[in-house]
Formats: sequence, C-alpha cells, structure tokens
Amino acid sequence: MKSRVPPGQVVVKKWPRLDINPPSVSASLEDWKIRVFGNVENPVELNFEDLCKLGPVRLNSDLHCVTHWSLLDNDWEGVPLSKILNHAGLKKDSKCIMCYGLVDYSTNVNIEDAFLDSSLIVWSRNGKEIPYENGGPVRFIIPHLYLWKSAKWATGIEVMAQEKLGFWETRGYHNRGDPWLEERFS
Ligand SMILES: Nc1nc2c(c(=O)[nH]1)N[C@H]1C(S)=C(S)[C@@H](COP(=O)(O)O)O[C@H]1N2
Ligand SMILES: [Mo]
Repeated sequence: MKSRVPPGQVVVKKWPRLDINPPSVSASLEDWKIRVFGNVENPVELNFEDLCKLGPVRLNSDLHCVTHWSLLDNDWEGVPLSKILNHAGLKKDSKCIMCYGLVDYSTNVNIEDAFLDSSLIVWSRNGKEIPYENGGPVRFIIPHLYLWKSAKWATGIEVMAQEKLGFWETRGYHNRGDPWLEERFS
C-alpha cells in the first residue's frame, strides 16, 4: 500500500507558520474579496457571499511542506477553484493560473492542477476559522502540491495563456512541486 506520507516528510501535530511578508492586520471575512482576471471572459471580483453562492464543499486532505513537515487529516470548508474559474469563464488557450496573496506573494499552478476537485479556496479548517497566522480569513489549499503552492491571505487569481513564474518559482523552487516526486527545487 502507498504510504500516506511522501518521502522525506515528518508528520507534525500542530500547524506551523511560514511566510515572508505577511499583512500587518488581519481582514474580517466580511471585508475580504478576491479578483479573478486575466485570460477570462468575465473578469470578476468576489466577496465571501459571492463565494458561498458558487457552492461550498467539505473536503479532507493532507498538507506537505517543502521544509519536510506534513499535517495530516484536515477538514476544509471552501469552494473548488474550478467553480471560481468556470464562473469567470476561461478562454480556450488558458494554460495556468497565478494565485496571489498578501503581501506581494504569488505562485503559479497549471490548469490541470487547479481543476482537481481537491484544489480549493478555504475559510475553515476542522470547523474553525482559518487563523490569521495560516492565511485566514481565506487562503488557497492545493493539497497535492507542496504548500508553497497554496497562497495565504488570498487576493487574486490571474488566468494566463502563457506561463509566468511566482515568488518562489523565480527563486529556484520547482515549477510544479509534487511531494510524491520530491519536486522541491528546479
Ligand atoms: N501570502 C503568502 N502565502 C504563502 C506564503 C507567503 O509568504 N505569503 N508562503 C508559502 C509557503 S513557502 C508555505 S510553506 C506556506 C505555509 O503555510 P502555513 O504558514 O499556513 O503553514 O504558505 C505559502 N503561502
Ligand atoms: Mo515554504
């Protein structure tokens, strides 16, 4: 049977915090919004209420960080990225998205990875709000890729026909970041 923990990872019980340039104040869910733009038919700005209309889901997944920790068995409540992207209407030649988070964070994800059912924008973990420290009130969770692919304090999704690299990807991190293949650095 395939192990639940990818090679080189150690299971932790508490959710660690890792970021480079966090926002100084945390927003409330009521004030939060996200912009979906770029290679789309209808650029949109969505607030939490709009997000809820797209059809929230509950989903359990594990997180794997490139710094070798894994946090297993997280119950998320959120909306699949696919629903947000379909709402904005992707143009046919779309290849990848850039996920943006505060402050000036970005990470590129290809369309196939973004459209997996497990790729979410979330506001709740294990029945509680996402703590500010971990990117709350709303962050990305793309659990099948290393955690740097999951932007905290989500602010935007840019759809792209041509690939651009995000913050860590321009600094030598792997373009895709599959933990099972240990795609840590490029
Ligand atoms: N906005 C933002 N998102 C971010 C980061 C960041 O610096 N800013 N760091 C990334 C990295 S490198 C990691 S390992 C994870 C850490 O998430 P956590 O602090 O919730 O464990 O967030 C990712 N998302
Ligand atoms: Mo990281």
